[in-house]
Amino acid sequence: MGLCPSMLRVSRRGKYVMALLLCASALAWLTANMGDTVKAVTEYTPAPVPERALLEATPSGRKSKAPCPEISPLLHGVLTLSFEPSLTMKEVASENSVVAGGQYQPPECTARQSVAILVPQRSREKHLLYLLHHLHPFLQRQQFHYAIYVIQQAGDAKFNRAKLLNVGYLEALKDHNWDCFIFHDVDLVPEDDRNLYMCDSQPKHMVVGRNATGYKLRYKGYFGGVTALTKDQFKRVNGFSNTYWGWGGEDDDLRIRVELQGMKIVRPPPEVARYTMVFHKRDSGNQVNNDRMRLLRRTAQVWKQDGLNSCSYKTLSVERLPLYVNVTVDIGTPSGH
Ligand code: UD2
Ligand code: MN
Repeated sequence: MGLCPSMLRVSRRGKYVMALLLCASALAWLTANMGDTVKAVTEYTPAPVPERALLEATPSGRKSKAPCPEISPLLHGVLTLSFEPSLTMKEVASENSVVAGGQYQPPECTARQSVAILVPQRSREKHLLYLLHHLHPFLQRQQFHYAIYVIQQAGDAKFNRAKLLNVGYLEALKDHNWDCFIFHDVDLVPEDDRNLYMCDSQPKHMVVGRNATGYKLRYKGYFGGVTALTKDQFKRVNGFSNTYWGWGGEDDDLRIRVELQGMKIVRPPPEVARYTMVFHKRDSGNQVNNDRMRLLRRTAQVWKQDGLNSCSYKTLSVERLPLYVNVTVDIGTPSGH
């Protein structure tokens, strides 16, 4: 009998300890399982890029618009493309009166990403016109906040696509803190608006197939034509190399940089990642770069010193035209680099 009260005390304390232990293990179980859910979501959600636009404060306390739907209701799917020789810039501008200074925001909702499209260009004015004609309505249907930047190489030194794209990235960031950058050849027109011009959790290659190559991926590591990298993915690889003058190699160099960072290239489904390349011959001033294989062998050694952090150039003008921002730039010469 004399033991009874103390046993009671022990068992009360025991119950208390047991309850505490139960709570702790329930908490531990919950945390472990919640971790799995979060992991699963980030692994499978197509675009877990921070949707900064959604977090931004709205001016003058106006109520913010609802986020745009994940799949825009305005998409058409397969498109009919036209390449009318008589098309003029004036016509394209009047078809796109909603675009100002090359920029557009969907009026109906808050865009999920802010995207800068960067187009390197020299002496391809007709191709640029066809691209603008198709791309503006295409991007508007996708409901992104976007701007098109054309980076024109001044002078007649060998063409340097990669360096122009580095310049485009640096210049566009002076206007706005873009989430996503699309590096876009001037002569490639997308054939299906389900090919979304937004960034993914990994660098994205958007040209799986095109007319000239039977709509087949040219080779496994192919990373040319149109690619999408977030601001941070591009910064992480130090951008493109500045040292590829003439045709070829710079796209493979970027792929090597991406792989060195442990990132993995993703592609949209082949049915939608289809392009028409406007027919062209090799431009004068863009001869094959015979040095490209040697350069590609040294990427791993030089990428940290050769890229965005060493991109020297002189901006000659920045014109805010109705349909694009025209950046004309002196990027030097192969020997001067
Ligand atoms: C392929 C790639 C391209 C690039 C290039 C090698 C595809 C679809 N594209 O293009 O991304 O890797 O090989 O450098 O695989 N440009 C001008 N003026 C010039 C020269 C070039 O504007 O005088 C620009 C223009 O945006 C053009 C791009 O550079 O689309 C690529 O040059 P290209 O079209 O002559 O080369 P291509 O089609 O073999
Ligand atoms: Mn081309």
